[in-house]
Amino acid sequence: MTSSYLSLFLLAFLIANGPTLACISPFFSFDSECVYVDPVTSGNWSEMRNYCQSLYSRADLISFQSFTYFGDIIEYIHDRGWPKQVFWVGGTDEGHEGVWSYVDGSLMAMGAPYWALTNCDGIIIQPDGNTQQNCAALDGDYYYYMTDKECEYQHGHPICYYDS
Ligand SMILES: *[C@@H]1O[C@H](CO)[C@@H](O)[C@H](O)[C@H]1NC(C)=O
Ligand SMILES: [Ca+2]
Repeated sequence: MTSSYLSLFLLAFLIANGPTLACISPFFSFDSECVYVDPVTSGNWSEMRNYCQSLYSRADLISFQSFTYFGDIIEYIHDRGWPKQVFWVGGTDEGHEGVWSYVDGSLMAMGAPYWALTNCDGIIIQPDGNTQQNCAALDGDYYYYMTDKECEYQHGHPICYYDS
């Protein structure tokens, strides 16, 4: 009797935590997505996009569909205690200046609370790089809020994800 309750409990536990088991290495389960933040591998935006796709065909640079999710990722990065770094996000306005979209085609939310505020001769909200800066990143210099960077920048690390 006891042992069959135990196996029922175990089964319920496994079902409830199914997504944890479903992520392909090196991805881990994160807020119902599979995510991999790589602080070692770096390159320009398209190289890191390719890198994510090489880890798993359905993977890509990350997109943020809610501020909660965005905040959780920033918290995860802060908690690692890594030195300040730049992490690529799957967002760009390349070829359609000022219209920012994720690689899945959905429009990116603009303004606070996603994008960084900078203070030089008055408060400026990112993105501010015009046609010079067309790729989105979380930058340690801006507390990992989002900013636009040159897509050619060689030292961005990937945040890869896929829908679990
Ligand atoms: C990114 O790097 C690759 C490999 O070095 C290069 O072929 C490509 O042109 C670069 N892309 C950009 C936008 O700089
Ligand atoms: Ca731009």
